[in-house]
Amino acid sequence: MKGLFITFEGTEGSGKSTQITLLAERLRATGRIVRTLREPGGTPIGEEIRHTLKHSEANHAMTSETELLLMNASRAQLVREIIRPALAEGETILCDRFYHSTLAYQGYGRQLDLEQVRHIIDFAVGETQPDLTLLLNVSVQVSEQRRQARQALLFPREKNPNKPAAPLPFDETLRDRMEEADRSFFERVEKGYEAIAANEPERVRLIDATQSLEQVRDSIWNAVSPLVC
Ligand code: Z5A
Repeated sequence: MKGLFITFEGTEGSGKSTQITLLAERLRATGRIVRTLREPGGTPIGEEIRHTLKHSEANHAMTSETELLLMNASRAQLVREIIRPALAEGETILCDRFYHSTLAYQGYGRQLDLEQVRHIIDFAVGETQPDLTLLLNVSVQVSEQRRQARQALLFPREKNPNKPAAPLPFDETLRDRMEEADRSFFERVEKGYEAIAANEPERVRLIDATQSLEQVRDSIWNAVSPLVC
């Protein structure tokens, strides 16, 4: 069986983790070996980088350039340690964020030079590109509401029980530096994702993620099923 690489993109709370769980179950029922991953993270080294990026006490002074390089250091490790070998074995990979997040957050959000950002992404991923990217689209307002509702509901350590399986060596309930950006940052990220979808229509499928869970699930299956049936 040929390996298949699908990435999920969108702002926080757009439903990526929830839908990855649903799609993984459906694909496993077809007999595929499915691996779920997340970025930043997904390997022991990547999880340490994730902690530095999001939760370490020392990360207040992090510059946008450092953030860009750390995101891609985590990615370079994930691509070589897990993604490439798994695809070579014919596995299906569902990844919660990949390089389009860097374009959206560090390129458009942090306003780093897009050409330089692309060069660094190319160095990290090489030829390893997703077969399909599902961009779950919700407004900044919906994203904020969902995140707040989820945080209010969950036990402190279980920030998100649907998150793809990954080791949690660090306390994810600590303050999250990425979430401390202001509203205008997240509005630029949203615009960035719109531009990405327009620039790569053959790879990036826009999914209206304001619909019900079931409707989003069905829209995703419509996009994925031609690749697996
Ligand atoms: N980042 C970056 O800057 N550059 C990069 O290159 C990469 C990442 C790779 C990772 O955060 C941060 O890193 C992120 C981008 C940056 N920062 N910010 N800000 P993360 O991994 O901690 O979290 P996330 O990826 O942003 O996602 P999330 O917050 O975990 O949300 P989600 O996975 O998209 O959504 P969810 O957990 O499935 O759902 C959220 C809630 O909404 C939950 O209560 C659900 O039950 C509910 N939900 C889901 N779908 C629906 C529908 N359809 N209707 C109603 N409610 C729903």
